[in-house]
Amino acid sequence: MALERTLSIIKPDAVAKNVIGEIYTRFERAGLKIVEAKMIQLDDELAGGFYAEHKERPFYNDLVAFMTSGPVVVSVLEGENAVARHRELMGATNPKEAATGTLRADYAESIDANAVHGSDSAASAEREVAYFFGK
Ligand code: IDP
Repeated sequence: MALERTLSIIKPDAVAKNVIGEIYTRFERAGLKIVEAKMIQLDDELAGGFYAEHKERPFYNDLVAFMTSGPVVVSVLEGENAVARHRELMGATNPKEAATGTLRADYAESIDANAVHGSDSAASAEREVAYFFGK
């Protein structure tokens, strides 16, 4: 299988918890290489644009408020089957449903503050990587 790239965001709750290194270690142990990375403070426009597909959802405003509440670490991960492998490491969106040993089971507090983002398909990954890092 060819190398694939995916977008990771360590969300403000996980940055505040001081677990960037632990999360990166999990990526690296799973064979995912960090090939681009930056810590940034999102504003309403950047966070809102990133989650534009959720604009009509009832949780959209809270999601944008949460994502702008502190710095995030945005990274591009590369590896075989990177999109699926990263989603597996993350666990379910709602940490109550996330499998034991996943990032969300270990570090997320709630469905709103759920520690990490990962692209959900190869097409999303391409769009999301371009959104933060250009082509
Ligand atoms: P994902 O992050 O696991 O891909 P999505 O469905 O794309 O999940 O939702 C994006 C983000 O929106 C989630 O990570 C979560 O922070 C938030 N979210 C999703 N569903 C809900 C909900 O029902 N209530 C509150 N926040 C939600």
